[in-house]
Amino acid sequence: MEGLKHISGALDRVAQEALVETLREAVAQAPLFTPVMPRTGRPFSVRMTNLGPLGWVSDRDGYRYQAAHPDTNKAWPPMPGVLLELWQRYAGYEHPPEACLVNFYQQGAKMGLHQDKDEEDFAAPVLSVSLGDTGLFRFGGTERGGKTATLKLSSGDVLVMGGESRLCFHGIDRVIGGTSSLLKEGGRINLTMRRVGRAA
Ligand code: MD3
Ligand code: FE
Repeated sequence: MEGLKHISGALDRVAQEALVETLREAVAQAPLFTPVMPRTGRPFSVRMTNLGPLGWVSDRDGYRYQAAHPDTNKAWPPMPGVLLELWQRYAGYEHPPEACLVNFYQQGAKMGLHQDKDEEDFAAPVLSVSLGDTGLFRFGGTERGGKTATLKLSSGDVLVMGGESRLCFHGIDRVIGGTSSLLKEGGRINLTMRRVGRAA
């Protein structure tokens, strides 16, 4: 698919451990929450929080970006420097990310096929960082119902979705338990850095 870049092992083990520690501190400030689907209120199986000026939330009213945590009403923790460095190195986009969505997958969590369309600026790529157990990532074309392919996302991998791939359908079919020793309790963390507004 045009614009999709997979960088295996972009972060080494030491950098992954440092990032997990940073995330533990961030989650203490901005606790993981369980988003629910608009209208139905059906819970996601993934828990979330955010870093940076804006964060993505989903509740009965819809999907949106907002500056405050939905439960604490406090600003999201700052974007860690290592994430800004990965963006500068791999995103190929002159403006910094405005949001970093943190998805936490425990045993059995998954994410159905969807497009990321809540941003104004589709010229900016989305950059994802995977930590912990391997995720089975599925992606297709820009129309629902087209053919799909899968890719394993392992701890330390970066995935850049730019160009045409920016609007592809994608999801996580499952997380393969026991594939990483990074998180003592197992599971998978995915970070996605995004540009939300159009750059001035
Ligand atoms: C393709 N996250 O947060 S990361 C999401 O592993 C999301 O938690 C998955 O889909 C996860 O929205 C997949 C890879 C990814 C992230 C963002 C994308 C692929 C993307 C945006 C557009 C197209
Ligand atoms: Fe997505």
